Amino acid sequence: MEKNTRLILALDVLDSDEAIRISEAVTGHVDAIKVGYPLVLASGLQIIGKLAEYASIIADFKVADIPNTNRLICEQVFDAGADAVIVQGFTGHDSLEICVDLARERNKDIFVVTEMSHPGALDLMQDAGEKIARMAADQKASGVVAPATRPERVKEIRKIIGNELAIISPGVGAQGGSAADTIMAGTDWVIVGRKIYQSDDPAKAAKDIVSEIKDVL
Ligand code: O7E
Repeated sequence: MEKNTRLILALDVLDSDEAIRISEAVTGHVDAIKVGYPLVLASGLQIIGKLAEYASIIADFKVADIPNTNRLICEQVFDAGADAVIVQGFTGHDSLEICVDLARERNKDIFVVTEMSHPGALDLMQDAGEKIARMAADQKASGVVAPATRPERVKEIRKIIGNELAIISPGVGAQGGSAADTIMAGTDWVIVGRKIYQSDDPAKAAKDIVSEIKDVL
């Protein structure tokens, strides 16, 4: 994934025509489009190949199973045309390792969820977040997912993983996080969904976030 605009669109719409229309509109303003369960369950896995015409595709299936099942899932998703897959870290080293190895073979990326952006992540996940970040660094994953709603945690996670791994951060806009603050905390890309796809003018919404990011670089 090329680091140009530092913006990733979370495309959680349910209609494939709408997904294509928005992707076309934001071309050039986003470095990648994140596609997850809502869109794929509503429109089929082949939507990944269609959207790959507009940007790199990050498949957000938060893969969280035993190693063999994780590998089977990642194979399907890479075969469908995704450039990266999001994997949960809490399942442990072996479940992660098999995904990272497969991605390396195929010249693709794995991003590992550390601590999530919603309030409930404080119940259990935050305690494991730093350990997961260390594991992702040890296994040389491409990067980790850290919350834009808590820029101080992005800073902590950056200290743990160093500069070899990327950080991608959801939670900007609808969840209250700020693109500028998250970039200043050390994230590489912010992930934005509703603020862009629910806007009357998704291209302008994306452009505005990109200029907010550029202002602090
Ligand atoms: O709040 P929005 O509309 O800007 O969308 C945020 C997107 O990021 C949405 O797809 C959600 O599922 C995802 N997300 C979080 O909001 N918080 C997290 O901690 C993790 C993710 C996520 O995408 O994880 C993988 C990158």
